[in-house]
Amino acid sequence: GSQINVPIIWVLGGPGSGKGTQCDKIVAKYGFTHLSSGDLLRNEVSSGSPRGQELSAIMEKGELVPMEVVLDLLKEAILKSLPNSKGFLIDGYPREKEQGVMFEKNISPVDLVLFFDASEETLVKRLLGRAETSGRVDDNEETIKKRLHTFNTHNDQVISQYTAKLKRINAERDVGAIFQEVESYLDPLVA
Ligand code: UP5
Ligand code: MG
Repeated sequence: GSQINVPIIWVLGGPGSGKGTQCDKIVAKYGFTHLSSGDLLRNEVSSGSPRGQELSAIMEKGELVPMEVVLDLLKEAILKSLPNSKGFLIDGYPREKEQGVMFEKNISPVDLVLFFDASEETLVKRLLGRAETSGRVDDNEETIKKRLHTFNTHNDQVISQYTAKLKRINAERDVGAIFQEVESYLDPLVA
């Protein structure tokens, strides 16, 4: 059985749907450990390792890096934080059906899947806004299109696996209204 006795929450949604923004608010209220798959990959890139260079090229194209890379990074980060974690927010993973299967097989079953749902128009608008300050190599019009394409290719397959645990949240609203709904799903987990 799993050695992990705290909640595991996957935080999903298209590029710019507000995964990171909502995770920050969840951390502030619930003290969960926030692990952003994208941040873990970007840290690997900053480290300047040969593997980092390969990852950077893939991310600049808006494509998915090999599953094993992300799964290893996540597993390492989870094990490191496990002794004092109240729960884990896994932000931006899984991005393909198989990635979810492998996570649950190799790390732990998931307790809750939050899916932030917003239109492409909204996503593009937010990402172009963030592009002014983010410094992210994938925040440009061309790569944003490819990120959306990658997301649209896989998302239905991913979330259709998690009917009972899936909470589909209208992410077109303001940050506070979205968070209120998020709280309604998290409060029961920590009660
Ligand atoms: N904003 C947020 N919420 C708002 C709201 N309700 N109203 C108005 N504005 C709102 O938010 C984006 C912007 O919108 C911000 O300016 C924010 O203020 C505003 P943010 O919270 O950053 O959205 P988020 O969903 O986190 O967007 P992000 O760009 O991080 O999502 P991606 O899924 O594109 O990026 P990620 O870092 O997860 O992945 C990057 C790349 O890594 C992928 O493209 C892929 O190449 C690679 N990757 C893999 O290959 N495999 C993985 O498993 C993970 C990543
Ligand atoms: Mg993010």
